Amino acid sequence: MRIDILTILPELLQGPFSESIMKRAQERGLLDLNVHNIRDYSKNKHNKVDNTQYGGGAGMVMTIQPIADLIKKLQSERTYDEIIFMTPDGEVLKQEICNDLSLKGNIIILCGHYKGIDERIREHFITKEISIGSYVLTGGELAACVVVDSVVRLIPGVINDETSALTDSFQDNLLSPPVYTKPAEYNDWKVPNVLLSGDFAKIDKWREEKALERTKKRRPDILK
Ligand code: 6GU
Repeated sequence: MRIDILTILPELLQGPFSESIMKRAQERGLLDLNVHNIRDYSKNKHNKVDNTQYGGGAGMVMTIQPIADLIKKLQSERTYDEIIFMTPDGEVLKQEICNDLSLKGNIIILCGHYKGIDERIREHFITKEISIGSYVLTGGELAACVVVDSVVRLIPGVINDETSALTDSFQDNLLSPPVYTKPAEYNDWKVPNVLLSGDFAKIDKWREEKALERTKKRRPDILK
């Protein structure tokens, strides 16, 4: 999968993709991640990428020219399945969106800033708008990292334990049950006996019950 991220703060995106599973996905050739600095495409003599908004009002708006030139350049090199704009007024990210995106070949992710981007970019280029929740971030970069991480871990071969991504919370509209590891006893805190029983039918049943109980209590909204 190829992902092109368009940003005015490319440094902000280095850390999350140079460690652990995201790093491995790139080393294994399963993720081809390209970060582009929008400012490099500005034809303004000071490399400006924003301006005041028509009609007045506080806050700068990202201009069309550098973003349009960068998107058109990328589109001349390959076909994109999705051009995503990260924005607090987009569709709120859910596991189904991540599953869907993990099946794509090439995607562009545009990170917004300031008051937003000129609406004509959204009208003429953007195919999908995503928010990561009901709160405001200073820019779309951290949200883009969330999208990329949640999508890339679903690509076959990225996570070593094949079953692990399938048994995630949310994949079956249930939160995960509690988990324990050694020691079986820490001070007087004991691991539930059923997990030490070796009776796997009983263990599965216990896990299902706990997952359901936890979901009812914490996230009744996701229950089918
Ligand atoms: Cl995608 N961008 C910004 N700036 N804030 C957000 C967001 C995105 N999603 C939630 N809050």
